[in-house]
Amino acid sequence: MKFTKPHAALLSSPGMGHIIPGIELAKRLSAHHGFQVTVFVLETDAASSQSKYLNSTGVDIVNIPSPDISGLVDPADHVVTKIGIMMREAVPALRSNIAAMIQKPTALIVDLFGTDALCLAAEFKMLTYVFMTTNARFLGVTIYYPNLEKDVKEEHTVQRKPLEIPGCEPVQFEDTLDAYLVPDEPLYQDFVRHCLAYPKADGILVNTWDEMEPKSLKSLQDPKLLGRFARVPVYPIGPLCRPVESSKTVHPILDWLNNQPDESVLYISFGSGGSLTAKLLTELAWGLEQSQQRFVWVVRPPVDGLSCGAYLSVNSGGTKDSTPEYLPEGFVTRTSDRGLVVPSWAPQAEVLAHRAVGGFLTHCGWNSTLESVVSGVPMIAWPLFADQFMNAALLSDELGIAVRADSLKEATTRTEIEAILRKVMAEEEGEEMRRKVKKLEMSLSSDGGGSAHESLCRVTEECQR
Ligand code: BUP
Repeated sequence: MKFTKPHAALLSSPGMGHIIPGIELAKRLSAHHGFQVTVFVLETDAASSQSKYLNSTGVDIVNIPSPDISGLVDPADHVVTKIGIMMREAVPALRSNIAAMIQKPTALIVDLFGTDALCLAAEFKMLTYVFMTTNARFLGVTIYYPNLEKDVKEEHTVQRKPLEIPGCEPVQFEDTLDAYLVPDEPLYQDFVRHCLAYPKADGILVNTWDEMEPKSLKSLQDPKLLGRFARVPVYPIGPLCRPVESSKTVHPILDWLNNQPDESVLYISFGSGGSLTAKLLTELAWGLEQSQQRFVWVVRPPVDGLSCGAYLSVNSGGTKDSTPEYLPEGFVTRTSDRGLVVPSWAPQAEVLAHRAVGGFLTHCGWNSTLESVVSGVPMIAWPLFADQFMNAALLSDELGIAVRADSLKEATTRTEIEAILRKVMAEEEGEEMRRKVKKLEMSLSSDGGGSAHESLCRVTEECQR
């Protein structure tokens, strides 16, 4: 029997930040480009929110049992190392799943930590694509950095010089990826191994679009600039984010928002893996209370120093007015006329799209960033780890749609936090950012996603040859 539909196998790394855009890509390929798509997801001890989401997508999902990597990593190893090893150890299971398929995939799509699976391409005659779930700036930095001379790398890490990336804005030392700060540690090799593999695929798909990142995309497509390092076509296919389903979503947060004035509420969330230290949580709570702004705060227990959590949803005990024990006593009572504290999970895309939300205090995970932009909501950027610092720089310095709150890090005080919250929610600077982000939002609604459709048409053509 001859099959005519192109079939893509998409392998996603664990964590909602990777799974959500992967699923959205699968949906788009099948709804608009005639693909059959099978998404492979590693079964981790996921939060119930993750299972709920996966069960409701309508996408063909195959769960791969999570490999036991306890003998291969140290508990103290960086999350990048752990995810990379988990993905590598999952390749045999992916292989046997593909071998058992009647209609073999014609394309294999892996995300930024899935490059070990690219070795299956020859065996099953598949085209290969790397899906950059984050942005073009990140892709540019990660394919360029490993090619730098040792002394240039040293100038950056030792003398704290900005990284000059051809055709793009420089990356300040403070915004650099963790791996670049430890060139002699396994983390660097573990990360760079993936980056060096990106140009070996047949194409790189990036979750961004022309108006969002004009400079980086132009450079990646120019063989004299970053195109020299990308070596394969780079396709902007974003923004891929969860569709807003306001009419279908029933949730107490949305009910509460229905009773608030337009653009008056600050939404606060540090993503599925981010937490603040106890000191910063306290300062944020007091800064928020002092600012008198309306808010919805998805709050997580504090961590000690390290801000990268473990993709777990945690509930904690509370005091008598239901203030979580790690917030100042009585916080919930004192702010009950203007705020909601959410100790678990919020329907974020719907919250951001609600007319009452006027600002987003975010860790700058790329999905959260995109959800804010497509809803025309200006941001307060408080990056915690990984690409989030570079994302924050893009939002504040290049696009002018966010102010940064992380500059003073651990020493940040409640008064400084209060001032930043007011800047976005109640001052002219916030209005200016709102105008800019709404313009960016309009650039999408006017042409249905800009470059994304055209890019995926080209990918479809390649997969049908
Ligand atoms: Br918390 C939370 N509701 O309450 P990012 C998150 N999300 O829908 P990540 C909810 O999870 P990184 C909640 O809308 C977004 O789609 C949110 O992805 C959703 O951050 C996703 O923003 C979170 O990319 O960290 O995965 O926490 O990607 O930076 O490692």
